[in-house]
Amino acid sequence: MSCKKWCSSSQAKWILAGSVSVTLVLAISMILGLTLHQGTQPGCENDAVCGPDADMLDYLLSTGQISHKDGLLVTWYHAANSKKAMEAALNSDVMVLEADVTVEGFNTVNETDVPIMAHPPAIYSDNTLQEWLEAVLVSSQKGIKLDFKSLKAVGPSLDLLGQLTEAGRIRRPVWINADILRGPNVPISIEVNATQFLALVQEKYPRATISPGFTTLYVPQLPNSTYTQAMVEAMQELVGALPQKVTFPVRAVMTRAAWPQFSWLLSQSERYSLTLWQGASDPVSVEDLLFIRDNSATHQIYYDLFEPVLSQFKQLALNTTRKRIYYTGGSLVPHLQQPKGDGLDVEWLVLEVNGTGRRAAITVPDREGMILLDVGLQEPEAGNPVPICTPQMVLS
Ligand SMILES: *[C@@H]1O[C@H](CO)[C@@H](O)[C@H](O)[C@H]1NC(C)=O
Ligand SMILES: *[C@@H]1O[C@H](CO)[C@@H](O)[C@H](O)[C@H]1NC(C)=O
Ligand SMILES: *[C@@H]1O[C@H](CO)[C@@H](O)[C@H](O)[C@H]1NC(C)=O
Ligand SMILES: *[C@@H]1O[C@H](CO)[C@@H](O)[C@H](O)[C@H]1NC(C)=O
Ligand SMILES: CC(=O)N[C@H]1CO[C@H](CO)[C@@H](O)[C@@H]1O
Repeated sequence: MSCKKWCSSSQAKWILAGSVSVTLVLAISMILGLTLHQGTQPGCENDAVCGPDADMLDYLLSTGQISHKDGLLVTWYHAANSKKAMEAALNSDVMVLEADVTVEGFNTVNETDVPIMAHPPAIYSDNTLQEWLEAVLVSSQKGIKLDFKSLKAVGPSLDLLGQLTEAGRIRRPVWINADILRGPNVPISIEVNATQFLALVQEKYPRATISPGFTTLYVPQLPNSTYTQAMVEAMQELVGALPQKVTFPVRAVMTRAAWPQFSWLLSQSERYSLTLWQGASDPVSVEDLLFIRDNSATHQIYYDLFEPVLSQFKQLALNTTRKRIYYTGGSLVPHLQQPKGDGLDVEWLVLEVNGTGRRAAITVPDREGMILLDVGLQEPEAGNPVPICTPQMVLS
């Protein structure tokens, strides 16, 4: 056997052995990699925005689902309860899944403490909360909003969320929703007990965003009223001292009429936002939505609304040259926009006045900022005094 032949065949063996082991190593690491990847969930890297208590907009921004912190960009899927609805939701490009939790056989002799995915009056489901969470956590980066219509499901559900969070499985925002106060036009008390609900969240799953709402009734043909100051103050009393982020679900059709109340509520804490929702047959008007948009910061409101109103509203709302409608009683925060916007950055603008009296020409600077006007009274020769504006520059 010539060396040449032997050497090359031996070389070939080594090369073969070498490539087999490289392939094996590659295959093993791929399998390991996949397993690890599945174990840690796809997606969120930065701890500050990945916990169940993370801000929804921060999370969606960091996972590339939205381009900037604007609640209008967030999309919602309702009642992703049955396996079929859940699959449809998971296969969609919607960002946040909203689902309803109750206990199996709720209020019957067959009641258990197993949380299932069902909206009243349904009390059975092909999907338990555990199965739902497994599916959602493994196969998506979607945010989670769980809606509780009764207290019974809250404890066992929060226990389950707690276990999954402890195991490092929940790396995305979780909202816990329940109507805990009686709201507009509701004749009887059907709300979830507020103190018990909030105590359960503090005890079992404090790392969540709380979504505490009012029960509401709205029938277009009947006389209706809206949220009152007493209602929002009662809510503030309940959640004002809590450490969690809070988003108040409010019925869109009656929100503009209650804007003085919600403007006040939003100004009570930087932890607060509103989530506008729409009843299936509520005639929500685009104009009302634009008013709300114009008088809130973009990170303060989520719009969980139906088509076609949503698209019509979005198109108008995102037009930067549109004329805005201002609520004069409101906070300045919306107009400074940035979360925790710094008052130092606000520009105080001086008007340029040319001439005097009724003929004065006023030039408004073409920049964002605050204009200061002094208002005085001028007594004409005959008749009532009239209010006049005396811009700062005139005085100085
Ligand atoms: C309870 O379960 C039993 C056995 O499955 C069933 O026959 C019965 O109708 C159930 N009762 C109610 C109130 O759902
Ligand atoms: C809510 O539950 C607490 C504690 O069980 C109870 O003291 C309170 O009266 C309940 N509130 C209402 C409005 O039923
Ligand atoms: C934006 O609004 C202005 C004023 O209403 C209107 O003239 C303009 O056509 C709108 N632009 C778009 C892109 O809709
Ligand atoms: C102010 O008014 C005078 C007289 O009408 C005019 O000549 C002048 O150009 C005006 N200046 C400005 C800055 O508008
Ligand atoms: C406060 C409030 O929402 N009022 C509404 C009651 O219903 C009428 C008719 O639908 C509306 O025009 C009011 O705005």
